[in-house]
Amino acid sequence: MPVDATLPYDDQNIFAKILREEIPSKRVYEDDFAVAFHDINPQAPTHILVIPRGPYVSWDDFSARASDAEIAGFVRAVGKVARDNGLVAPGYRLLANTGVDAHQEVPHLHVHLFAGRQLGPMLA
Ligand code: D5M
Repeated sequence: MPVDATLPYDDQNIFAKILREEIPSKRVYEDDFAVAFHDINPQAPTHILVIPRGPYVSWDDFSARASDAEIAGFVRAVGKVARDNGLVAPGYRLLANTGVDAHQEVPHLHVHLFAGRQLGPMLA
């Protein structure tokens, strides 16, 4: 069920629970700003989700409200996850679904990192 990216943050969303380690995930990276874990329903051989530690509903919320330190830390974490997994030379794709039309399902910002196969041209 897609979510409205303008709603207030709900700290009972599934990624908030993953952050608090109330439910399990396959973590591949964490630092002060971000946590990364494998998507439960992978769409590519490598499908990792990177989320900020802070309570941000969406890319819109994050880009509007997060501090410069949080934004820098999060962006660096996404790049590091890709580098640490050897994905730069073969290549990877980033995606952040935002709101209903983009079919965002979890109301905590997450960047999808897809890699491990020829992903083909970008589809709208
Ligand atoms: O993508 C939401 C993504 O979140 C979707 O690819 C499945 C994934 N997901 C949902 N629950 C879990 C758990 N528990 N672990 C790992 N991955 C999960 P969206 O961009 O919101 O449509």
